[in-house]
Amino acid sequence: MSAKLDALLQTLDRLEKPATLAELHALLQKLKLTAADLAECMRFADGQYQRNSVRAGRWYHAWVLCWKNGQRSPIHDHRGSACAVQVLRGTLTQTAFAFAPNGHVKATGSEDFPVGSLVLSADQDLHQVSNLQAGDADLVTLHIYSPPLTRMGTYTLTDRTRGEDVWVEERKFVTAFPENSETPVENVQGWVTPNSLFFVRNHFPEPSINRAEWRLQVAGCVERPRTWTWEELTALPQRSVFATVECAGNGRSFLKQVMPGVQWGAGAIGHAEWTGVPLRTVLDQAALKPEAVEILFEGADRGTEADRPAPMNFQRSLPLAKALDPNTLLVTRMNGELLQPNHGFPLRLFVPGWYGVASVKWLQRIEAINAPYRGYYQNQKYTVQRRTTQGVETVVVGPMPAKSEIIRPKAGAALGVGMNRIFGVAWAGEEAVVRVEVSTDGGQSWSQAELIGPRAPYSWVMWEYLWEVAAAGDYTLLARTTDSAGRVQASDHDPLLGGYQITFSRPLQVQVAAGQRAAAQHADAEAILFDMNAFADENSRLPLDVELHFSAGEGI
Ligand SMILES: Nc1nc2c(c(=O)[nH]1)N[C@H]1C(S)=C(S)[C@@H](COP(=O)(O)O)O[C@H]1N2
Ligand SMILES: [Mo]
Repeated sequence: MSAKLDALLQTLDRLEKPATLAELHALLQKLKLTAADLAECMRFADGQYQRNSVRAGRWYHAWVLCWKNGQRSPIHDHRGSACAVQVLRGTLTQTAFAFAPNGHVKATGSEDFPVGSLVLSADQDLHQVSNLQAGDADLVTLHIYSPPLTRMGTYTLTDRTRGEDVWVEERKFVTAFPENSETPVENVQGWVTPNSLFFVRNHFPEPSINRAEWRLQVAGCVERPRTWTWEELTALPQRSVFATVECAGNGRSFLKQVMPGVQWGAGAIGHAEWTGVPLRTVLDQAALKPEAVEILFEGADRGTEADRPAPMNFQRSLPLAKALDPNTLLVTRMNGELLQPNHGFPLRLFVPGWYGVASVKWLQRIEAINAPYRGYYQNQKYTVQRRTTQGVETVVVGPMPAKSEIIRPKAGAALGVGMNRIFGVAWAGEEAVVRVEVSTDGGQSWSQAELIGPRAPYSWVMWEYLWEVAAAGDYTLLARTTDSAGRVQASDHDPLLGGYQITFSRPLQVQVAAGQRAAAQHADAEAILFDMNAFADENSRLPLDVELHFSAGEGI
């Protein structure tokens, strides 16, 4: 990260309340950031202008917006967020609007802002931003919103009512360089996690790969080593698998004892449809020699770690049995769309049921090897210890154990006496979720939740529990799941697991107040459940190039 960008984010991270427009103005004026300072964040899209998140802090959002020629924002306001914009490349055209006497919006003026300009807007300002430059010139702008922008009001020229509010949802950045960001899991409403909201776990800077030049090399203990182009690979029969994937460090920030590594909240998890060629097809064509015992995968990303100063590529291996499983895929599409660069474009391995670390992104080399692989991300990191009769042994993380997560109500929520709905998700790696239980008394007693919505072998399942609360007070909610192998989610984190495999049931405190709000009747609860089911069911069959609805829902 450039020193200027670092200075900007550090100042913003120190905010203890929303910044004023004057403060944002002074900060940007002092730092004079240029396009080069934000080069890593610039990504353009066809169709709509592309919003690239730089960082989401407690009191601000920083975005880089990339506008191809002719791309325009809707006419909008910022619903409570002040916004300072700096033009990093090209000329921005801002059109200001006001309400006409009949309630329509009318343009009141238009102004061009050349590169370097600062443009300020208060939360109620109605405006539109456009790239209307000559030729095909691009526009790149840096936007600081404070407090964070979560909603934009939009308006049209032909309608006097306000348009749909646009929810601005994004991944939550834990670190920006390299990107480590979370799925906004507290807002899950559908079965599938939209690609733009799907968590990203990168150890090194994201490699930029030209698909035409990219090759996959297949080598090692094989009769027929060869290289594949993307076109050759995608001409092979494809297969799709729905699967949940979680980072082995997900939830690390909830551990009582601080463990090194990315301090994930609950959101290093997502569920998608993964499409590609079974790895087995490519290995069969290569013809494994009998001495092959593992398959080693290498990503194109490269870098160093504090305790490993020599540059290395990201590498992991799989035992032969899992590599040859027909559901282990060389993936080119996620939820029907070509992989995005941050999820491993143009090709990644996908190992269903296993922690994310196994699914090597930006795959460039596959090697059949005749002895177990030892390497940094295989044996130094991503290992846990387990007890044996002799003591403890170190094992590489593999399949995800059973785990559940309460999605709603949110921690600290104020609920009313009467019927409340507890909603969550549960998953169990290669096993199936057979049961989810909920406790509303801190683990003394448990009741069975209902599993709802679609089911698929490696997928999380949604569940809900209708909780009739008789008395006001503070309550501690817990959920635990049992898998088809009979394993029950643990109530505490086993210290032998260190900073990985954080599956213990995390208590969630809520307050129930008398007369807080008219308690929903059982019939309402059922109606909402019915909608929920229909919604989830429909989602699972939608053509997968659509972004599924993913909005902030409330428990009833
Ligand atoms: N090449 C490469 N592959 C990688 C990683 C990486 O840093 N480089 N991170 C791994 C880890 S730890 C996880 S959890 C998943 C995350 O996948 P996602 O970023 O697509 O969500 O990718 C895995 N594959
Ligand atoms: Mo991970």
